[in-house]
Amino acid sequence: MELNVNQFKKDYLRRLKAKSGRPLEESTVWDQYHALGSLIKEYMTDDWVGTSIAYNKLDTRQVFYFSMEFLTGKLLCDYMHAMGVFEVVEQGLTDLGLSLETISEAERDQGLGNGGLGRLAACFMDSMASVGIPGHGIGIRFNFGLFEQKIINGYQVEFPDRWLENRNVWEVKMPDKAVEVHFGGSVRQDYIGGRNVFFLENTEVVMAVPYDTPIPGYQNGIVNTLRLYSAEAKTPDFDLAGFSRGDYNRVFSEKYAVEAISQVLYPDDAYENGRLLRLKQEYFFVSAGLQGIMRSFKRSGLPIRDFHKYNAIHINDTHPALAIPELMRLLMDIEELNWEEAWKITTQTISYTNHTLLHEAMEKWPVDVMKSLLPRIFMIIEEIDRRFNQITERLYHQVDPRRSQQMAIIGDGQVRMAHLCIVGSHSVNGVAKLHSELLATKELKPFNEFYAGKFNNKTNGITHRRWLLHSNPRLSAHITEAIGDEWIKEPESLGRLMKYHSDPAYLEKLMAIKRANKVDFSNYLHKTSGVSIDPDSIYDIQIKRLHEYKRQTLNILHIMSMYLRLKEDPDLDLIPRTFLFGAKAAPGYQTAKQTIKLINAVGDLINADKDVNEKLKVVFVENYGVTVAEHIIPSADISEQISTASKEASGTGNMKLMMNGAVTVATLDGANIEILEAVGKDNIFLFGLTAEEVYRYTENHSYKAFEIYQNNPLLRRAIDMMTDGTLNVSPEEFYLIRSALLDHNDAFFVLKDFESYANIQKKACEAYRDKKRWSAMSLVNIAKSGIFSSDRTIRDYNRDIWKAPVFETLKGS
Ligand code: 26V
Repeated sequence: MELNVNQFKKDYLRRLKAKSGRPLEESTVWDQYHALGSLIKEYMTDDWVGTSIAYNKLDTRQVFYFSMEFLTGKLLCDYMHAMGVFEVVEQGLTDLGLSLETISEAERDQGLGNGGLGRLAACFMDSMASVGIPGHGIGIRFNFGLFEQKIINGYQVEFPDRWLENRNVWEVKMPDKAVEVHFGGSVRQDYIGGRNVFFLENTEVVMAVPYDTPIPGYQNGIVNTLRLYSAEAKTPDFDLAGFSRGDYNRVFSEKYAVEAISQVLYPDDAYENGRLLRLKQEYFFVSAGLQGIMRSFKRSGLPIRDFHKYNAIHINDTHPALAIPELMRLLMDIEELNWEEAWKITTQTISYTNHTLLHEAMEKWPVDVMKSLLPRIFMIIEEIDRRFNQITERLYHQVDPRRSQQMAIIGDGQVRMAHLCIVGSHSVNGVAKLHSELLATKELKPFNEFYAGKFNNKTNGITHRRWLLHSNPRLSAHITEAIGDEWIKEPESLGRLMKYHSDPAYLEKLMAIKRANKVDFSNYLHKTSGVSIDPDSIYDIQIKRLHEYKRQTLNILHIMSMYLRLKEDPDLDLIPRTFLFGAKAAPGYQTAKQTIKLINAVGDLINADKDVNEKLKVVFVENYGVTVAEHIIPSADISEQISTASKEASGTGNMKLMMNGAVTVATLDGANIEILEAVGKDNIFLFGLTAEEVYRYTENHSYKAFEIYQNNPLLRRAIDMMTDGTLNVSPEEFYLIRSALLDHNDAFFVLKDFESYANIQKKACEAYRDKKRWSAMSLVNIAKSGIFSSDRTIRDYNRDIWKAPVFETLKGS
């Protein structure tokens, strides 16, 4: 948009006064933030309204991305960049004696996600708008996002994330778009006009009230919508009778129970815990979202039989799987279509992404729970299952009689949500080449054989606007100086940087930028936690959820072994290295919590020991999330992507770090393999078992972790350090970690991969010594990162799955 500094200052001062009731001199930082946010939102309004009118006018096919999680982070600076007003606003604020940096710190992270899956949804929102696809997000407006983490005495302690306590400037409540969602009750069946008709009776009714947040594309006049639903009791008549009888407690406890649905995000990442409230959350937003879509579709006057031609619904993992039976219900029970018609529309509308192969993360709901909470939905699932079984039984009963049972949607008293998704959608994709291949050839092989062509790959991506343009302004400017700013719209043109591969001046400046970013991060860390780190040391970074398969344990055991070596030989020629960890553990995941304590205990030991602390430092960065990531990533030298091969579906942190010039230490897992393909084997440090080897060891039970423990003295001493009193803790402190490694035969092959990890770490350090070589490696990583932009990913989804129109711009339409 067109905006000059004077106009902005005038608008801003007026807005600040109106919002806070105070003049600039008396305003608080929060007043300043709130006024700025509300002004930026207003600047977006015309395009937001215009976009929605244009989509309706053009009868456009639209994409609806259903996701339980959207891990958005802060929005202010993102939006200013998208609208092309960043510099003007920054200048205007400076003129007024204010600092954009300070103001933007007042914004709370929108932390409505656990990790990769939620952050991917947020990147997709940005890319859909920027690429010009009519695509919207549908989810839940949780009152509390993922818990805030504090480290107290080395332990993770969780605190509620009250992100809404000072209001959310970006959202707009849409009460007129509220819909009812029904739970429980019973189904009455009638035969009317020659067909079976189903009525739900005596249900519990919850109001789903949408809050819309604008999602602006990058300087293209397009503003899509993220719609998050909040659960409200039906007021004012929720129980007027009870209320007037003075039965306040009961009335309010019912209201409280209803509103609990959108109260809090479950903090489990990749561990299915089967709570009823979680199932309620899933149905709640799916039903509300579909009713909303149906309502606006019907307003368009288009025939219901064409529903799938105008709506593409994507489900982010199995969490929104109930979209399948819910759409069936709406089409049959409300729109009066028959089963075959409804099934055709549903399967042609819905597509599904799988995000994990871990069995413990696969959603399954007990039949009795599903039946009593959602009786009509369960009937429909049963019918889908019955019809599907009929086909598979006919096909396989002679060749492989067990196959039909294996593939069933309902089995062992449970509804298998992944199977429901596969059967009820027209596309199933994995999130990196290896992951998609393992889905098709191993985990979901029978389905891939049954549905030729349904399975496909869409390698994940990240929005390079947030993860490079905004969070690393120095590097962005250095890139633009060399190759122009086309990369912002066409990230693959970052490849043009390759011509600087042997340009000493360019590479030197690249390293100077890294150094400056390292200073910035050390200042940030000092300010937020009081810890000092040395910008001249290597920053070696592992940031991601804490999980055994991600193997923070491998990293810390290796650090412990370095400590032991240094203690023996203090003159060991090591380049000073700072190991940084950032990770939240699911509150109920004890092994993960012990790992956090272990990292902190090792840090305490090393950081206080004068024999080693010139060369080693270990820091656990508290409360890792989107904003912390934006501070750390630009400063990274080494990116740790060390999951057990086959376990990490893709990873996306690996892409963010690479794009910012870190060099990866990697197993051949997830998207690491594609990073390898992009940069070549000389620009990445590979180690460890392959996925195939992991499968083989697991299948033939030939792995003996204890033998490795016995035969590798250094590793043994590192493991024993957990219990021998070296660390200032009781010997039982880490018993779950130790027993997972030694008593339970190390399911994630930490011991098996230890030696090759230690070797590759040595090689990485050698490479770092050679500044010229390292800077060239770093450059190659940046130059080749364009394919990992989520713009590419979104274009792939749209080309193969959604097939929505792509608008260059909606300015002036
Ligand atoms: C699963 C569950 C299970 C039920 C309880 C709550 C809950 C919450 C989240 C999840 C999602 C686990 C799957 C997941 O996050 N996968 C990650 O997806 C990323 C984006 O595709 C990918 O980069 C990571 O490799 C993958 O672990």
